[in-house]
Amino acid sequence: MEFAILVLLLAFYQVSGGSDVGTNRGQGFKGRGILNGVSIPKWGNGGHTKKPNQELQKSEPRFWPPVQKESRFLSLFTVVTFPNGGCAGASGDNGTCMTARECSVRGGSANGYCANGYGLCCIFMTSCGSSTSENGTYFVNSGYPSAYDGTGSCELTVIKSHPDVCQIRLDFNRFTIAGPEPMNHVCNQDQFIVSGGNPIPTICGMNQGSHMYVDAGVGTTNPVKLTFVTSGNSFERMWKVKVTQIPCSTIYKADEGCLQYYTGVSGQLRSFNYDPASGLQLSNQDYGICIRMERNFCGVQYTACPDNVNNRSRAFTISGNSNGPVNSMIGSGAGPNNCANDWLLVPCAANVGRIQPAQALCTDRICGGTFSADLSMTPSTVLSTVKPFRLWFHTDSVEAPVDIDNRGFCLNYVQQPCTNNLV
Ligand SMILES: *[C@@H]1O[C@H](CO)[C@@H](O)[C@H](O)[C@H]1NC(C)=O
Ligand SMILES: *[C@@H]1O[C@H](CO)[C@@H](O)[C@H](O)[C@H]1NC(C)=O
Ligand SMILES: *[C@@H]1O[C@H](CO)[C@@H](O)[C@H](O)[C@H]1NC(C)=O
Ligand SMILES: [Ca+2]
Repeated sequence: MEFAILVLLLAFYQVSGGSDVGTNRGQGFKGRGILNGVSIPKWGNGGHTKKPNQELQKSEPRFWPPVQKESRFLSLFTVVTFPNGGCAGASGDNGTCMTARECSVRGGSANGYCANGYGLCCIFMTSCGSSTSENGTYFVNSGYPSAYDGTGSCELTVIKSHPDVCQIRLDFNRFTIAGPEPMNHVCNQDQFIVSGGNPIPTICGMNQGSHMYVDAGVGTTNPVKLTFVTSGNSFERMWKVKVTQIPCSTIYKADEGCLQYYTGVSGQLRSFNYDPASGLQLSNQDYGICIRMERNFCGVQYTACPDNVNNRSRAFTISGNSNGPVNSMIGSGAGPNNCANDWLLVPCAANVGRIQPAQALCTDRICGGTFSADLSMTPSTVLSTVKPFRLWFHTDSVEAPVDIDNRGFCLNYVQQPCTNNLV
């Protein structure tokens, strides 16, 4: 066994080469286990990263094939290595590929095979009062998959799995807790609180399918804490939050200052607790929503989502009494048609198809009960070409008596190619 490790070290040294081998080796061999000729680097994928023809495999996160490795040091052995890559478990949850022994030592549960049967897909699922440093951990309510109807505080402490982790992405696979109170839409019964990272607004209600990026800071000292506070009336709560640790050096890291980060040429943006039927817009929100600029795209068009529930669409209702028709409001000044308290900031927004005056006009804040960059009762498609593509959503702590029953927003976005005379 010792001999095998030594041989592997030599092979690793040879492939890695260069000055960074010291750090790589330290990380690569931390927790590396050798079992039946299967070697599992705990961090990254050892020497393979340097080979361009294996970059393709690297970007494919599931079912990594084992890599047969032969070198002149290893003429008598064939060492099968596979990285601790992501894998799809038999249950539909995603995990990390490793040996059965490593999975049980690290507190996971094996759920199907990966790496052509050389590894097991190890799923990490945890609940109240625990801490995790496992990438891809699911944080679930107590009693999950049953609902939880109780009060208290349920906390998960997220510790960096590696010093080179910059962000934590939270995916709300399930997220149903009590919504805000109906007067001022403040989350004062149930709350989801993220602390230890950049300031993140408290949310509540229904947020299945939403996500958040939490800045994990530099160094390893400040863990991020995720807390569900449940109080007040009886309510069937359920949550399952996937916690993904994102290394600093990756291209899929979110831009700085983005609580939400969308990729792709088109998609849908929704405020937290958005539901046209009954989901009230949350107060005390203040965050950035970013869209990655895809290659050769120069602007973004936004349109309110279809609303199949209400007679008059509530897909964009940010201020006013949305139980009746409310026009769009724009700008930051005082007065009835301005957005002094609650707004969606769309940088230099203009309606598509508007006849441009000699000097093109645009607005920044949009609110009211109709989505348009002009004062209007008619919804419009809105274009912004300010880069990077970034919206900002802000609400204060007051709704009643002027602002009633607003839902927040749901917008479909489509990036616009640079060829359309966009600058
Ligand atoms: C965590 O898992 C995701 C998805 O499988 C992967 O992209 C990311 O690099 C992993 N993070 C770390 C720190 O290994
Ligand atoms: C597993 O990963 C796939 C691909 O990234 C994703 O679409 C799916 O939602 C994930 N499933 C869970 C339960 O996290
Ligand atoms: C839609 O309008 C009809 C007729 O005015 C009314 O009966 C119905 O309750 C309205 N539905 C909603 C969801 O407001
Ligand atoms: Ca308000």
